[in-house]
Amino acid sequence: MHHKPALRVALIGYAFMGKIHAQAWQTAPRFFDVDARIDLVVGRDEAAVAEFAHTFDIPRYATDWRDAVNDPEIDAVDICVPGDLHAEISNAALAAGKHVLCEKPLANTAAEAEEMTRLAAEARAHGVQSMVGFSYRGTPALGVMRKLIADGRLGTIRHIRATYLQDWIVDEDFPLVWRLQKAKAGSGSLGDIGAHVIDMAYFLTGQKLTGVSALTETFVKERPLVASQGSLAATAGEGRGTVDVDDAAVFIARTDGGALATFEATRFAAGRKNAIRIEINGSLGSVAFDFERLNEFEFHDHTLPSDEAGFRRILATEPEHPYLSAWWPTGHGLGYEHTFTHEVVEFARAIASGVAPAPSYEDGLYVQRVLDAVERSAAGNAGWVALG
Ligand code: SOE
Repeated sequence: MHHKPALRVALIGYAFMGKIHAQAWQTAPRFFDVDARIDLVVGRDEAAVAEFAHTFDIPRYATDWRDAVNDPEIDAVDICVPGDLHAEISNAALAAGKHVLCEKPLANTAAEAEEMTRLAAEARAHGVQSMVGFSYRGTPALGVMRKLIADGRLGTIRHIRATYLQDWIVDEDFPLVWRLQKAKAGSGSLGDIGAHVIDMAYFLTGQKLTGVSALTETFVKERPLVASQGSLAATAGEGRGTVDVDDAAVFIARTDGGALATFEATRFAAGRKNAIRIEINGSLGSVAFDFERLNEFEFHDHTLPSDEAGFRRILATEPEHPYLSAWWPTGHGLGYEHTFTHEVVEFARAIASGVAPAPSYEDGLYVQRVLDAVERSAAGNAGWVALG
């Protein structure tokens, strides 16, 4: 028998992100102090959404997101659809008094993100919470690195070197999925994966970018239209269409803490699958991380004598590390999906406590402004674009 949980969630979308969020919501109450359940899943294809509801044991499904927003039995809405729908759904849900967890990037344009954030701040004043899904913040190793930096173990930050490397569209005949369409996704690699590392640099150091100079490129300008799609895989159908987003984006930046930063986001790094690599160099030491080895990072303590110094491998798998005490014994490690469980835990705890969660919509808006500046800089090789 199901009891009536404290937090009843409507999941909007059931593809890759919907699926991983569904798993996160189901796992969170079993491992953490969270009392929540997905009560309703929404998707446009009735047969498919019904099957999803069955598979994930979700009591109800609907084909129109407005049903979730207007449903008095729903407390929170979890938006897992492409960016072109984020603003409309989020704005309506917050106006209806529903807490909102919104996938990243927050919106498809900075203007949309501004409006969403303004409405979220208004809702927050009435106890309605909102959060943007920069899921990698839930990676324990990043939490440990963040603490080392906050404790001053790196000293003054000089460099942030961040790359997000994937290779799932290297094949020129990979189809024109929604992530390669500006109308759906807003931008290409830049917003889809670059957004994560922009947020990560901020999460780790607390420093924001004050300006950027960028280059973007679309290497493959036409691709076959999609016949069918699931998660990131897809099969090609008849005809071809134009790729109107960036395939790759690179940019340099300054931070408000006086550091120099470099960023690279690409889906053309053959052999790199989900290589989110971030290295931070400070006056007293460095840290380096690669998501392909998410349970560990490297730390160099520059205050040690040279015969002891050097990069050491730290395993972020111990009970005292963020989130770990809820999981497995020492050294057993976590995976990609756990970061989403931690995300919904943060969101649910914020709703229960009334203390606003992070990353906030303000954080999402900051990232969106950087994405916007990168696009303006890259357009016509415009050079330096300051962030206000
Ligand atoms: C595809 O590039 C993707 O699924 C992103 O959309 C996600 O945000 C990232 O977590 C993994 O890669």
